[in-house]
Amino acid sequence: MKTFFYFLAISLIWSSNLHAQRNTQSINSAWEFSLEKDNKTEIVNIPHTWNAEDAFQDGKEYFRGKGTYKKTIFVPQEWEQKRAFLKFEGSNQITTVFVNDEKVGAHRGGYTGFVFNISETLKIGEENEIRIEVDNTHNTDIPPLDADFNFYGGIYRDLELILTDEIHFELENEATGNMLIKTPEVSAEKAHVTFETQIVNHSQAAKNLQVSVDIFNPEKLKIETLSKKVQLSQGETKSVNFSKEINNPELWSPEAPNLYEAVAKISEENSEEILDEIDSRFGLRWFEVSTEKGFVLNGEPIKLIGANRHQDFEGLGNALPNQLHRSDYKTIKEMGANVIRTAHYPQDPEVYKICDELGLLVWTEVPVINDVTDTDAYHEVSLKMQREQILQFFNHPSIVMWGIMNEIFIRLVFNNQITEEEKEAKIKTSVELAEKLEKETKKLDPNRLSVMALHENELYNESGIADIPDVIGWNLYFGWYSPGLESFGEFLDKQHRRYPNRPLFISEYGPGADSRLQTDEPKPWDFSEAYQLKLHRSYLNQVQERDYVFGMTAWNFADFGSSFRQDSRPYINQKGLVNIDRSKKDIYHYYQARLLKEAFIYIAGKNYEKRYPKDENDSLEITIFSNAEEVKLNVNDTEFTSEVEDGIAVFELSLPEGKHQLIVTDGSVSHSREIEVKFRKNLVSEIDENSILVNLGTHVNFTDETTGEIWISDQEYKDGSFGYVGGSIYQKNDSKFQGTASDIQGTENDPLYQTMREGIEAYKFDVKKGKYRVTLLFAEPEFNASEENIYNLSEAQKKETTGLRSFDVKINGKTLSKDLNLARDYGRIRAVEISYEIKSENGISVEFDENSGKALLSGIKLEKL
Ligand code: GCB
Repeated sequence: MKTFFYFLAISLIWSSNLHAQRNTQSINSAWEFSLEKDNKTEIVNIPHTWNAEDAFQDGKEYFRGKGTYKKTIFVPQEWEQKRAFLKFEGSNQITTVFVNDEKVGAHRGGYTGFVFNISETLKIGEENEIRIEVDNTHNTDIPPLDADFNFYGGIYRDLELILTDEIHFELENEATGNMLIKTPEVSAEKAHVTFETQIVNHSQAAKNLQVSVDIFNPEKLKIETLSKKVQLSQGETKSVNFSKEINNPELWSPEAPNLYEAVAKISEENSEEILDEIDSRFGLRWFEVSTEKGFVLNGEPIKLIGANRHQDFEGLGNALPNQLHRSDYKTIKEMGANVIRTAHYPQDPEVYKICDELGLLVWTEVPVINDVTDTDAYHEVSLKMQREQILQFFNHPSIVMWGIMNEIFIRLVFNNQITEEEKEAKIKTSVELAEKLEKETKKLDPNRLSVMALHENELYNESGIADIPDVIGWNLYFGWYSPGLESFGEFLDKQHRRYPNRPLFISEYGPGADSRLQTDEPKPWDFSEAYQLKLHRSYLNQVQERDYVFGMTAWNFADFGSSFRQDSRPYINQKGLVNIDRSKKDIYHYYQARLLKEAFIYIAGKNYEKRYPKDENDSLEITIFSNAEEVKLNVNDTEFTSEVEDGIAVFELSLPEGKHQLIVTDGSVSHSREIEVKFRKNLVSEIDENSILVNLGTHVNFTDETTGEIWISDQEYKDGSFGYVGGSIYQKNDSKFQGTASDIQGTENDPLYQTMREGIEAYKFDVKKGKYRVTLLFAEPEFNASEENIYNLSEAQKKETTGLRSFDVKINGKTLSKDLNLARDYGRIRAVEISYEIKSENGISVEFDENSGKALLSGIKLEKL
């Protein structure tokens, strides 16, 4: 073990000619890490989470508990006169730091930064052990209590070691050492700017100091040096503030994200030597919002359209390198967005920097979500989170709204165990907390807007909570959780009539979508990309028609991890405009067509390049996204023209079988895609070349991303063709989900197994004589299905046994599987594939004879051997 620690020990280089300057270095690499649940240790690098994998694994909860990080550092003699700090950008969720086994501090809350002073506990000239314990156990005192995303544990953002002179700018505060730059009055002619710093004298003597702030314009030219003489007695901390009028400011906006910079320095009076230096960028802009004018930035009205963004990524959990944070926001900007909401928590400091640079307006919020605890501790932690968020990110011109809560009554509304008194108490404490958060927010920053996101429920109005912040965000899921796309606009109009002065924002909307699922007949809950398009198109139009709605952010920029979800990709919320690995869904390109100013054209359907119309008379839809008024489609040397409506042109074409090159253009830009057409009517006669694969119980085609196979939507049997006989589409209880919303074990192709036909009598293919392989796909969808053997039961027992399902599979009259009981033979909610080889004289008929309960079938594949 000794050699091991020796290996981990790092010696921090401290060159004496850097004597007075602050030294900030990352301390991310090679930590010895262990989890309390097992005694394994491993070497990890920060950013790190221990839940990157288990939050996505079948059938178990992800680990919430304690993880310990250890490292030894050698502290050279030169540190004797220095101050040493550890600066965390974020660690989830209680972080306790020990140096040489002595506790130096603890921080509650997983989404903001914090600094610990480790100077007093370090031993000079020796190796020192730093031990950091991080705990993400559910804690009723710390938000979030409950939410639709994973609370990945670990030091998941960068960690820094900072060494300063004994005289330095204060670091150990809720602002983590940030100099506050305020811009209370900005106009086209003049900006009033203040700079607030705090300085510390930790030396053994009183000091006469000089504190200065250099101001640089967006062209990086120094425009001013403000300076003050300050006397600091031994051990004293003092605020030193400056102010400046900047004439004809170069304003910050999404089109011109101009950034100024301030560099603050401390030196001893009459000395050139800089003792400490900090810097920050800032921007000059003003804004207001009203129901008449909407959002007005620097005097210009601007409709805010963009997305929400969670901070996790495929395979990494929340432990992302800065480059991935940056690339997300670039992708959001390239979509044409001008606003983002960092739902549901403050994000990495890099996020706000890139938003400043790109010109994206930001709503950033604290994770007070879904529910509150009625304790002082919970209220205090929430308020501290808001203070930390505001003070740490104050200088970013991109931030225009501080969020205080999200859907705070949602658990309450859906909890039928709760008594009336408990309900009243919850409402009371939530309203009180909202008032406190509002007050704290305004105290720290009277110039930005406070905002709260609500779900579709009257309680927000009735309780008065909706009147607390400056503006309201509605999270509205009409056409998904509640019916009717048009109900969205009706709801908004009603709210506006009742509260005519309340500026409204649509903080969330969107359906789940899976690029593997394609159809021309989209329906809610089919997870098709076509339905995602239908809903977003409708919402965009309805918001554009209403001036009193000042903006909207789609839910969500990217698919994200949510361990309780079992949609078509289990453990993932699939409402993203891009996938969790950031590959783009069609809808991302649709937003480009709606929002970009430069010419844009795109043929939808990355996984829809193979089409199966019935026959030559059955048309197929080619969907184009463009911001032109008219687009041309060239296919097989024939040109078609279509007008574009709401960014969409649909060409209904009847194309012959085979491959076709589609080229679309608006005259300036073009896009091409090859599609292949195969008529369903020919599938049985051409079985030698093509297998037939059918996705039962649904109208959508499913693409297997591993094999590239397409399982086409189901059809009823007709003479000379193929299809099902009897039965109905399986629908679990009163769920909106097509089929069963369960994680089907043993497969990645969940949607294929989630939908099925129940009570099916037969599946027939009118194929010619030959040898075939018939593959049947099944999954028992009922968790409580019985495993009984049907032949051991009396008739009365058969009826009583819940969910007992037993059937025989016969092919062309021959019983090939007797008493198939999926629950007993394979387990419930598990993918089952059975193949049979069969010689057929005249067609194939797969028959299902029920012994008990209803037969079912999820997929069928016929191959000619
Ligand atoms: C909401 C929540 C968000 C969820 C989303 C959904 O309203 O604010 O956290 O992820 O709905 O997808 O259900």
